[in-house]
Amino acid sequence: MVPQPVCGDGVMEGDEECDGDDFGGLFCSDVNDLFVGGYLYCLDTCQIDVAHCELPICGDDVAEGNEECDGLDMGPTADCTDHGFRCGYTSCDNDTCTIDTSGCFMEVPCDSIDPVILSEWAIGGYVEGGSEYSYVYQSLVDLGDTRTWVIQIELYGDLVPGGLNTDPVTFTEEDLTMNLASTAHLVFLFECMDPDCDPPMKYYSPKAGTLQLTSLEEAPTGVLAGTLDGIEWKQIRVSGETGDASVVECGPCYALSSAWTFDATVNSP
Ligand SMILES: [Ca+2]
Ligand SMILES: [Ca+2]
Repeated sequence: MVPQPVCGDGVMEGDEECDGDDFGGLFCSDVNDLFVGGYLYCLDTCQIDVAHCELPICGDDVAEGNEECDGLDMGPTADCTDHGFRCGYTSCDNDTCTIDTSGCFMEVPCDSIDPVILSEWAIGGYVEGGSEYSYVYQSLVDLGDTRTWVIQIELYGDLVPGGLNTDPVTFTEEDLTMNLASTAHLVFLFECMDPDCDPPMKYYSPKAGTLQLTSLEEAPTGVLAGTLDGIEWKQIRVSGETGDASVVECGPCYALSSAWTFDATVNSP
């Protein structure tokens, strides 16, 4: 004869959820993962009572249970990238103990700028000892603040001495990390510590827009002239050792408000 379960003998058996202190090794959090503490109670009917299990308290500065965060405890998903964004900062909504992503961005909007040329110059010719022609154009510009800014255009390699490559060059997001090493056309915006701008304090590289040359002639009588249009400069960080560039994801971005024309006499290097 099969023995029948006896509720009250302190042994959990058959279809009993518990019996006395015997819960089969279960705790509150095993019954419902929302519980973060407390204890199970066994009713006289050998059924579990969760009245003494504890739910998380939003506001006790401990992120637990289903809380994403609580006060200063930002929990394990504190970064914007944990929520599908590229950059920015999170905060905790302390009413709901959920992460507030309103400070996160997929892309940083660019501030519109309208540079005024204060001075400009260019050098061009064969780099000493080299076989390739190169030009460097620099312009000290006023962006309407107290800082010193420089727009620099570097042209390498594919240029013909005395000639002109008029193909427009289009910049893309990929250029932010690629162009330092791989392209013949570099267009920088430099933020400078002082009027000499050596070295620049911050580097900005184009992620959009075009460079169109209209004149490119040799020193000493030639000119380097052209237009930048639709350029959006994004802050990059350049390694002094390797020259590699990486994007400062939430760093500043500056967009030309209209096409910008440059025109400088070329001097010999
Ligand atoms: Ca029993
Ligand atoms: Ca809490």
